[in-house]
Amino acid sequence: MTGYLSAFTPDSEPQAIADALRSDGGVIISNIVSADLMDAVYDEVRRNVSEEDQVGNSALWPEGNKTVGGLAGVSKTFAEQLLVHPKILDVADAVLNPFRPMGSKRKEVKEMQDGEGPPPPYSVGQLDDGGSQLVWQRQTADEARHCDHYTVGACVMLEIGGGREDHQALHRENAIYQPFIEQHVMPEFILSTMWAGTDFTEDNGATRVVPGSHHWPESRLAKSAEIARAAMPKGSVVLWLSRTLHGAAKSFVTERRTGYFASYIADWFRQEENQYIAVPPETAATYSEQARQLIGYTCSDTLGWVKGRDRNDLLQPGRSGQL
Ligand SMILES: O=C(O)CCC(=O)C(=O)O
Ligand SMILES: [Fe+2]
Repeated sequence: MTGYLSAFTPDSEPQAIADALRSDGGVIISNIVSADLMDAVYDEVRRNVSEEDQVGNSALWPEGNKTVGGLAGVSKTFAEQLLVHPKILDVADAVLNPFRPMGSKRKEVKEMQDGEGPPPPYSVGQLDDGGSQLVWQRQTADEARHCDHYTVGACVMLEIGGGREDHQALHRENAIYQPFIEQHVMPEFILSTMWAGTDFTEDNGATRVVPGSHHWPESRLAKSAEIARAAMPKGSVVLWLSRTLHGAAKSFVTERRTGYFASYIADWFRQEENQYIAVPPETAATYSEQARQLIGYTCSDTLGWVKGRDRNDLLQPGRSGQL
């Protein structure tokens, strides 16, 4: 008996998916897009990135495998069809709990005026010298939001070829911020997605995910019986939380296992992959507003501003003007 991941269907309620994620740490949504769409992303990668630039050569991704970073810039289809997939964004809204929802409750950024949106949770106290002081309020669990909005952390094609002889070390996504954060007091701030660009099977390296490990103390090691496999048909997606142990698996076959990875992170964390280089302004300008916002071309009230730009769309001149 090995660990088990629940599988949902594309018409499952986002809240039910988010609830399962919170309790198990990982879930699959089966057959959420077509196999043709996955091939379209692959074709774009092959058109836009040379073979030699796809070669894996790190400890995490040894030779014989492929990694293509900057996927949001490399494949417009990935950005416009997978990254902004409405079901994923509704689940991300439920898990990352932003002030500004980005899925079906999203307000078109064009409609949003400066100062519109939730009131900032602070009041202004008057000082006896005529000055003032900002006083932030602690929010109740119901009111508390995890972020203003969220952006992608990294977008990478991860392909296991014939050269994956060992499992990747199990790891947690929050590791990129350790040791700078106290993990046990953090609200959820990363949701990871891995799209199956080919069938994912136990033989070809389907991601190892450890259900329940998001609740474990750091030092607890996974037992083999606790490790689940994200075996799923091409066009499916597996999701996991910031503290869920996971990793690529070794492969016993020569056929490729191609995954398209994207993480969604609270806007106040530094993006793992620099999206402004991966998707420069001239490329982003050809993308939808929603994709641009996810890539990072929107700022919150206080973070990411560029003076004199529209904060809801930093590619536009406009009314922003922080500081
Ligand atoms: O490719 C996979 O199945 C997971 C990869 C992963 O977690 C990583 O490279 O950080
Ligand atoms: Fe990972």
